[in-house]
Amino acid sequence: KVQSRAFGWTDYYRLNDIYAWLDSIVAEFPNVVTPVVGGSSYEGRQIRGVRVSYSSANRNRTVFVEAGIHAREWITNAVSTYILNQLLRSSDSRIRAIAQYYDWYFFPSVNPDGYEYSHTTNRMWRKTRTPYGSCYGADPNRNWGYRWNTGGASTNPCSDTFAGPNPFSERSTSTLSQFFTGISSQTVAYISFHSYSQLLLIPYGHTTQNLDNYAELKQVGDRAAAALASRFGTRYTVGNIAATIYVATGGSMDWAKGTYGTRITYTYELRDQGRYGFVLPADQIIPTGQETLDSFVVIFEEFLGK
Ligand code: ING
Ligand code: ZN
Repeated sequence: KVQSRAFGWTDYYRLNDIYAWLDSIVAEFPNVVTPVVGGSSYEGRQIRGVRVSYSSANRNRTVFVEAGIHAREWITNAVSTYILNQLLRSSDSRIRAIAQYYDWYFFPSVNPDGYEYSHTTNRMWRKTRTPYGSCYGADPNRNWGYRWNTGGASTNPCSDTFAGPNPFSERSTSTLSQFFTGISSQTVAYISFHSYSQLLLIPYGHTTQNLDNYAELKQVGDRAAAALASRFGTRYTVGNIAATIYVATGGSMDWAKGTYGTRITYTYELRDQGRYGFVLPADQIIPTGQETLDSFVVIFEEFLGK
């Protein structure tokens, strides 16, 4: 096995370092943490994750957390492992309560080919790395099979928002969606991490109408954003995707809600608002992780026992 760097939250890490850290928490918490493979990529990498479960009674309260679907959004991979680590180690009673009430799946890097490419070759890479003629990659957050390619996506393979030739054309989205389908009847929440803009987004991206349980999600989301702001003053806007940023279809969260009716569905757009953008300095990982966890606690407390 390749030697990996000591893992932490003051630097960004390569895929193998993240996966080695997942192995380390499996070894450290063998009764709680189980390794899972959520799928695979075009170039043959695994989409690795972990399941965190403190009790078999929590099976029907499963939370699915996905980060790094866009390669260059490195803060998302880092914040996902920050939160995972705190769920395992924190002694804060509110964090312990949510950790031990739900079953958790964390996938810190669901676009592994793109993530590695953003480290080795092009820091601003967003998409997968599937070849399409002379261009590469489909946008993995325009490729899911709910209202696919019906707005805010491109049919041009050279575009950063290329929807792909068909829904789930990408090995990473098709395999991960199959994994999710397998646990969908137990799953109560789908959380997706993006950056940047400081938004907490609620389905859907195809319409500005507030559908399904938007009102409930908005109310809880506003409380979560208030908790997030209370730590360092970081301001988030909460609302429908199409109304808050732009029309966009084929996203993972919309697919989960539209296909399976997953109740708790949020997409975070983490720090910042453009000063550093995707290249957020590593000294902001810990504060971003802390404030995001504050909001996470509020979201999952709100649904505790409901
Ligand atoms: N933003 C997201 C994007 O894929 C989004 C916004 C979220 C669209 C959920 C659709 C569904 O464009 C970034 N920064 O990638
Ligand atoms: Zn993104």
